[in-house]
Amino acid sequence: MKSFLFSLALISTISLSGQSKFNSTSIEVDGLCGMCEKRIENAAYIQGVKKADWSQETHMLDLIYNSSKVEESEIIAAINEVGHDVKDHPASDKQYADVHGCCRFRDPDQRAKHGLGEPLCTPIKTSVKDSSDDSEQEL
Ligand SMILES: [Cu+2]
Repeated sequence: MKSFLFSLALISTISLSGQSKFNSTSIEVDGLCGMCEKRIENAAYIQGVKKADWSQETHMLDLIYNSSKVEESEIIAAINEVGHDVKDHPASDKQYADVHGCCRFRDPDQRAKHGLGEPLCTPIKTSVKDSSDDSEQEL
């Protein structure tokens, strides 16, 4: 009986480890503040994601997800959808446009306020006129 229980426990352990396909990874996501943190984490919690934890200090998003249910590219797409840039995967300007005013992480002034340097991704160029910038330049 003992050996039967033991083999039963062994089998269930093996089958559990066979089923769990949890990947853990960290990806860099651009953002500024606590609001960004909530937005990024909420976006990343799609089906199959077990853990999504973004650090305001390091900008790293720690992820644990079930690779049989969701792919990393889907999580990245969900983060882009709420306007945040992921390393090598910038949000479109249209997606970024919906980001709250105080969370404009591509804005050099906002970055300076939060003690941040260069944006993670070079913003995609749009047809926005440069004339307003030129007129404001001091010579
Ligand atoms: Cu923010």
